[in-house]
Amino acid sequence: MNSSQNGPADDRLARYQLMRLSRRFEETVHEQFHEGNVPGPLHLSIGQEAVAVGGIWPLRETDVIVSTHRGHHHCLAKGARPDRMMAELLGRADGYSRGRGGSMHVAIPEIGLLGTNGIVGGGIPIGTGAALGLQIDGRDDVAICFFGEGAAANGVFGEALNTASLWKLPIVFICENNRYVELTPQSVHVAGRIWKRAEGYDMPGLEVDGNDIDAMTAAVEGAVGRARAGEGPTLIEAETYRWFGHYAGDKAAYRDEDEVETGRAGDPLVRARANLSPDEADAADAAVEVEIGAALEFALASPSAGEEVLFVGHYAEEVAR
Ligand SMILES: Cc1ncc(C[n+]2csc(CCOP(=O)(O)OP(=O)(O)O)c2C)c(N)n1
Repeated sequence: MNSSQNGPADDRLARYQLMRLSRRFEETVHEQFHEGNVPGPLHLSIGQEAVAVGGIWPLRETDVIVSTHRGHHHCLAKGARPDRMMAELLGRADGYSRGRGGSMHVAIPEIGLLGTNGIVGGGIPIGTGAALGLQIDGRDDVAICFFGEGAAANGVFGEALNTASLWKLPIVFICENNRYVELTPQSVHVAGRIWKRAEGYDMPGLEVDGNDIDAMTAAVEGAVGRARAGEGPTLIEAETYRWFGHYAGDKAAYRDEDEVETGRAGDPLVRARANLSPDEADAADAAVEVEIGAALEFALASPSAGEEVLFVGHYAEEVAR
């Protein structure tokens, strides 16, 4: 569900609706988690919706993205079906990975989603390799690599920036800075500003208000344009705020109430809604409720993943010699 599928790139209503879909999807899964219906861990991206929607809006279906352990918003923005996402998180057979993997194991190559990932920083080399593949194939598609500010401390981050810059790979690195690295505030984990590291690798580095959907969309549009034109990578640091603890059930006692209140006051949905007429925003909200209701119904009606699917897709078919 991105610009090429839905209309003009400046369509504020459609972007708002997509952010709202992500918000309501996660709120619903969070409730299901507390009802005991989510068999695996759950990392919510609530508060970060504008990074995903603005970051993916400029893409077309054949462009690719790599996501993280906190990636429901990326998946939905790239066009994943909410019902099959919900089924996956609830461990049901109709989920994208047949209910075996949960949110950190969603890959939908046919829409260019090369995977969420439980390994922090694991998507960085995958995205860089995908961009190299696009370049070798002579396609004018691009790769977007989402990662957290904690992931940027991995050595592979520097390796990827170096390679991408040297070879002018068609990739945009989007650091989703939600101010926490697992349970640790970024102030004691991250040295300096991540976007400034771009200079050392001879590529543009941008700092963007990640709660401003228009600013995000515009920044990524520019970076995608460069990448498509063969001008190489861009590093974007999107400043946002993670509303909840690291995982569902984390009471986040390490954060004080004032900070949470201030962080939530920058709600990207409220800001996006302010640019719409109340009637059109209400209609978008109502459409999302219908879609989420149907997604939950679909997931709950789907059978639990059974033993029979355990090894499906693990081994290649035998090749006749
Ligand atoms: C290689 C690896 N090391 C450690 C972990 C445990 N872990 C899970 S999330 C996380 C922090 C990630 O921080 P960040 O990249 O900022 O993403 P955020 O959770 O804030 O969205 C860590 C250390 C892991 N999953 N993988």
